Amino acid sequence: MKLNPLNQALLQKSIERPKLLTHLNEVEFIAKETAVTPKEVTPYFEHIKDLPYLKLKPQKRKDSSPKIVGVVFSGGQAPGGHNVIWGLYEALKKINSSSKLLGFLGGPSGLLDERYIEITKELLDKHRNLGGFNMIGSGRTKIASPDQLKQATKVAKHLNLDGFVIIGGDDSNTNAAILAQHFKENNCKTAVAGVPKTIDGDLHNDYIEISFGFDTACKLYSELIGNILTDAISAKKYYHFIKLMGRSASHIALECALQTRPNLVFIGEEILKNKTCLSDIIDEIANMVIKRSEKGKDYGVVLIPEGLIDFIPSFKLLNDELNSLLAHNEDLNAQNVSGHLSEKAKDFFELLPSNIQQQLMLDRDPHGNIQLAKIETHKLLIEMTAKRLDCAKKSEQYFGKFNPLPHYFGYEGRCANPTCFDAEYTYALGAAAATLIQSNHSGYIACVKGLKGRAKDWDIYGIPITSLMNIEHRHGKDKAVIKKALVETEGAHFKMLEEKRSSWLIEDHYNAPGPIQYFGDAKICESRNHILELS
Ligand code: FBP
Repeated sequence: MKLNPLNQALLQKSIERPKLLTHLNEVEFIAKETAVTPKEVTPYFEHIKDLPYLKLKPQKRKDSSPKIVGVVFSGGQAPGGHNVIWGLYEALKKINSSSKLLGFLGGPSGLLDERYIEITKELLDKHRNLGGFNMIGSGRTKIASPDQLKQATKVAKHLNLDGFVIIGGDDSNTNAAILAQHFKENNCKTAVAGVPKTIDGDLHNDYIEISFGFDTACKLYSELIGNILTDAISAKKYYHFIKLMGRSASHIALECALQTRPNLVFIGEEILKNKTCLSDIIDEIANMVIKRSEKGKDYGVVLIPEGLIDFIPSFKLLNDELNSLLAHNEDLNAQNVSGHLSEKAKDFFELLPSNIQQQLMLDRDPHGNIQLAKIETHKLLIEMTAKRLDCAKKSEQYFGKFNPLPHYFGYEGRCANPTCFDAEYTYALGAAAATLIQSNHSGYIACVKGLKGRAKDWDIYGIPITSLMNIEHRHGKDKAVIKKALVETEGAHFKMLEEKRSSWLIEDHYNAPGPIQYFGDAKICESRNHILELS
């Protein structure tokens, strides 16, 4: 199939690489201090609980023998995935041209079913710098049951895998640690490394500055939001309610708000901190609509993070109870669940419109998470705001016109061609994972630091996965999982929003950043998101 000119040019485009990755047989990981794994987590990971942090430094490589390595995409798509595989492939081949990279098909289930292809230069020639995970596909199968772990070990031994790389989010990297532990326990030589992927931006800490894909997704959503803002101020007749992907944490909504300056944006973590209830949220929207109407403005734009409802205390209580109930009882549905809920949760459930009740009962994902992408929070807010405004009309507090339009920007952000930043970052992450595997370091997540600066100066680390974990209640049981990094309400990113947002409410300071640029002025192409700028 003939590609369009932009994609053809992207396939040919060279990217800047960290200097450290130029001579891969002249670099080696040096152990730093031992990472601290929380005490409650250690019993689950006896073999990988006391690993040191690793830093890649110039030093003659100890082992440059050929390796057989498997790679898998796990979970939702994120821009830059193909470049991780490119970096992984190139680094393995540079160290030893006889090394082989196998891509397991359709996510972690590809490992269990031994479905794979060998990654070749010809295959990469068709995918580098392009969005999507379509080179090998992805999936959400979790390898965790004793049978699955046994099968994964059998396949790893059968294929003689020296390494296995999981490109995934928090839950998938938790799985990488489970596999690393299991392989060690069962005398399987396969070293397991993770790569921090997710547009949600909730896999980060002092070492992992950002997960890949966040930068591109936010810039793409900001382009779309910017266009809506321009439409709103041109037509002056609609209220746009835009739900933004990002599961629990509100990083995407926060970043897009800073890039576009809408009239109102909700941040889930702030809602939780202030214990804001649903009716306070509706008041805030309705008050804004009334005030803007008094200024002759019957239009506006509201951003709503996908995970908002998970932070509203009554929703959270209801959701926690539903999670436990649904883990043990498959026959529950929106009609019969009330009787199983606590009084408080039941009262709240019964207040909700029936479509939202149905959506809350949908199957959880294999990791036990509610599928927030499927819950139409934006429509719920529209419905409740309209009712509140009707009351305001009756009591003669409001005389305007409320024409709301719902939008959901989600899946369209996950497979865009990666920004120049994400393209370089993912290549470096892939190469970092290759060097971890080559040196037989298992139970690590690949990490690239210094991301605010130029790619040539980036540093490469290995972070023990267990040091990122805590205990959470999932599927009705306590589990050791990687802790999601939520928006910090005392952090610089949120403080920047706090400082600016009051002026956006009534006056319009809309900003339409336009599309992502891949060629041309470096200031535009190489620009970073606010999380990295403020780091
Ligand atoms: P990952 O955490 O696997 O990267 O997925 C994130 C995400 O894109 C969320 O933002 C969204 O809620 C979810 O995936 C949607 O899942 P699905 O692709 O299964 O519909």
